[in-house]
Order: sequence, then structure tokens, then C-alpha cells
Amino acid sequence: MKILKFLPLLVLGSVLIVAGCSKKDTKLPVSAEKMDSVVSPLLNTEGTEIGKVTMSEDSQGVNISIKAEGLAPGLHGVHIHETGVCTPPSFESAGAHFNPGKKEHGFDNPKGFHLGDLPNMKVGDDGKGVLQVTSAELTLKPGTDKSLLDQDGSAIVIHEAADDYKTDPAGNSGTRVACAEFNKK
Ligand SMILES: [Cu+2]
Ligand SMILES: [Zn+2]
Repeated sequence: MKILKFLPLLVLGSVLIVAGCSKKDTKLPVSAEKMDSVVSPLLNTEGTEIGKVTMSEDSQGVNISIKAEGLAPGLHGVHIHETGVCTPPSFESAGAHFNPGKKEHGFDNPKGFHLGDLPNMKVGDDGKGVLQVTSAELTLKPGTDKSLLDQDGSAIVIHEAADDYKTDPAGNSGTRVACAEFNKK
């Protein structure tokens, strides 16, 4: 089973590639096995809805789609955090990065990366940003430690600054500026 050794690299590669061509991947092929998608409002530090986050799962893994507005232009770190509670203004309630593998933070960290690490999101001068990523390692189905809809759920958190992809534990991405919580029904 030599191929298993290269699996994490392939997964990382696919995460980055999908992020790089987000426009093209906006329309995913509809497949019979696709689960219902779950949608959650994205809240800013005042608790106001500034967008939506959608998660769905198909044979490729978990697809995460973020649409936000009203953010500062530039790059923003985005992560899946371990607890599905978004209490403004600090969003510290969402806990640390989703990290069932007990790794360090960052795609460029030799001891990394967290399964909750995602690519930076680019926000335009109009304050709008979109991010589409697929992770083959995550699941929305219960019963494994890689499930985003486990007992305490999970949260998508957007930070004020870019993630440097290497500094443990959060890539030097500054405070939490937006949050969307996901919990099992
Ligand atoms: Cu984060
Ligand atoms: Zn991380």
C-alpha cells in the first residue's frame, strides 16, 4: 500500500488547485450520492449576517463554499475551527483549529497541517470575497473524528489578516472577524 504515503500530499494539492480556480468550480456536477447541503449565516463581530457558508459532501469529499461581503479588502485567513459556536465579538467560542490528527498549523509547516486549515480568501475593493474548497479528508457523516458535524460541531472562521501557512497555531492571521457555525441536526 505504498500509495497511502502520498495521500496527504495529493489532498493538499487538490485543496489548493480547487481554490485557485474557484470560478470554474462554482457549479459542481450533481451526483446521486450527494448529501443535502447545509447552509449557515456568516456573522461579523457585531453579530450581523454578512454572507453565507455552504457545506456539502460528495465522492470527492466535503465542499465548502463561502460568500462574504463587508470585509476589509485583501487576503484573509480562513479555517475550520473545532466548536460550532460563534459568539461575537471575539468568536473565541469556536475554539482552536479542527485538528483530529494533532498536527501543527500550516500547509508549509513540516509538522503540519491541521485538517481545518484552508487557503486564504481574497476580498476585493468592494469588500466581497468568495472561497470554494474541497477536502477529501473531511466528512459530514457522523461516527469518525474527521466529521465536521460531530457532537460539538465546527465553525468556519475568517480572520483579519492573511494566514502565513506556517506559524503555529493559527498562521499569524490576527483576530477573528467573521464566523459561521455548523452543528448536527
Ligand atoms: Cu482560524
Ligand atoms: Zn491551523
